[in-house]
Amino acid sequence: MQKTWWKESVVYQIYPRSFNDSNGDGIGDINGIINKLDYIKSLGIDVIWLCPVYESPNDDNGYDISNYRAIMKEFGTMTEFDTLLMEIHKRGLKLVMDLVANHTSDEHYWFQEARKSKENPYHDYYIWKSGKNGNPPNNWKAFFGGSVWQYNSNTDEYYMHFFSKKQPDLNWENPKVRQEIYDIIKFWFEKGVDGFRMDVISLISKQLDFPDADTDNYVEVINKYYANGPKIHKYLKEMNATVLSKYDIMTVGEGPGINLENGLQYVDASENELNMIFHFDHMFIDAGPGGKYDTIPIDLMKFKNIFNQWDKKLKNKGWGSIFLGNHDFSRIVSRFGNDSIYRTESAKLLATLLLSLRGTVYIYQGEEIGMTNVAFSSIEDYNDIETLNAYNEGKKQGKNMDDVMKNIHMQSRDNARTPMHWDSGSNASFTSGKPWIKMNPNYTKINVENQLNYEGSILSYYKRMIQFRKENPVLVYGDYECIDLLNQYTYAYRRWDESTEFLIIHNFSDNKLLWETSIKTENYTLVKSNIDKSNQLFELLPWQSKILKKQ
Ligand code: ISL
Ligand code: CA
Repeated sequence: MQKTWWKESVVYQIYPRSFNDSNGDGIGDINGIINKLDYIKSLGIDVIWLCPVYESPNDDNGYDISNYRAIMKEFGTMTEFDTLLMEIHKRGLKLVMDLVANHTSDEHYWFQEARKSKENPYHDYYIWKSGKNGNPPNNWKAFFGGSVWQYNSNTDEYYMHFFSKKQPDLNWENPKVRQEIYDIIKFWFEKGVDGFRMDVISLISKQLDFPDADTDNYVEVINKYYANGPKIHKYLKEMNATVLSKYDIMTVGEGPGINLENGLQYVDASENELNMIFHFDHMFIDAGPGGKYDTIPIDLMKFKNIFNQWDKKLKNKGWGSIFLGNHDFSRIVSRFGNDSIYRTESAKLLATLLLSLRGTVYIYQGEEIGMTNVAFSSIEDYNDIETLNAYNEGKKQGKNMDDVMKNIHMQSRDNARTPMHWDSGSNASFTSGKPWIKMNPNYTKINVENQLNYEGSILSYYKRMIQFRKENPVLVYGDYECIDLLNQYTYAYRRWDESTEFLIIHNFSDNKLLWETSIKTENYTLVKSNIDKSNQLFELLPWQSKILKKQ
């Protein structure tokens, strides 16, 4: 296993709109981020991943880009971006940007031109099909609802969009499109950017015969028709050879449909494609038959199994990404922990888990202070396009709207998008104006300021745990083996190399329990726990994590 900086890095994800507003317009911005770089550095972070900051009409909060070489006006200017990058590097941090190359905004110049006529030089930048007897070309459904096809009267054709109709998919079959994207990547690398997270990269190569889907099951549809198209690896190899391989950068590809069968190929070092991927096996663990907004309880055995299988899959030739939350999912302490009576304990347990597994660790803003889900009582207070769609679909299908709201409270992407809590002042000092989306009212209790100088806080624990990982490279590179697969309350594993061995045990339950094992206690000493209370070595308080070291 070759050692490199990005394998050892702890990444901090920023959702700029909700991080820190410097000018009182209620929207987080680049100067706001600059003001918090010392904070990020103080956590022990190595790399910042910044969600899209490019010019965008914000139909999907920046994942609909209208100009890849300009900064969104609300976020600032290119000069401010350059300062941000300089300030990041000055502190020894790195910056990873978000590349959205599966689709553009419909307000991008290319699409504005493309839709004018079939003869337009940009027409072939997008995916066009004629209708079938006045209907869309096939029955594919978009991620945000409705058909993936939208009619364009100028050309009497439909264009394809996997996401909203304001996010037309690019035609990667066209070599000009691919070159445009490589040029954009190069533009940012020449500025000194240290890598890219690649949005829905698994979707860029399409099945050109566009067959009707023969099932309604969204996971099956994604796997069978949308993701991992026939030329995906050809494109990634070309991208790698043309531009990625020329720089000392990191890449992490995101995407639906990446699974245990196809995942390794994206990150197999000898394939020369990407460094890491984000798969969603554990992120859809509580999605019922009706999808994400049809929530079922989390099964810890299944959860462990997913981590085990992926670790095994990637251990020899690839490299994993360890994350539990991002801007598309609810808050980790509300989802995988217990955000009422054991919020502090369970947030620290999740920190221990994240920072002791094999792979590069990604922390989403606010996790380090244990920010929780929010439950707005009115749909009016939600902003996210996916959430609004889930609501409207529920209504159309005649569902019980109280249940729909309950699911939205559990799963809405806005759970992760309410602004960061800096202190207990007005609007958590995220803004001096009116925030673009309502605050989570619990900011008076949960915020950075009141955790900063308190040893027992979640924030302090994150710092110590990041430090601990840095001091123990076995936690990065060492081998991994889960040893309690059939226990439904605990997650225990060994991490070891030639010189060190740790046994790490987490209690994912509200009950005190004794971890049943034949391992002899006298061989181990406790080196770290999220709860400072002395008890027997294998006794676990509710949501307790223990890191034991083998003598
Ligand atoms: O958000 C999801 C589940 O709630 C995912 O299915 C998500 O749509 C998918 O992983 C792709 O996400 C990415 O691309 C989208 C954008 O809306 C997301 O914010 C982004 O992370 C389209 O660009
Ligand atoms: Ca602002």
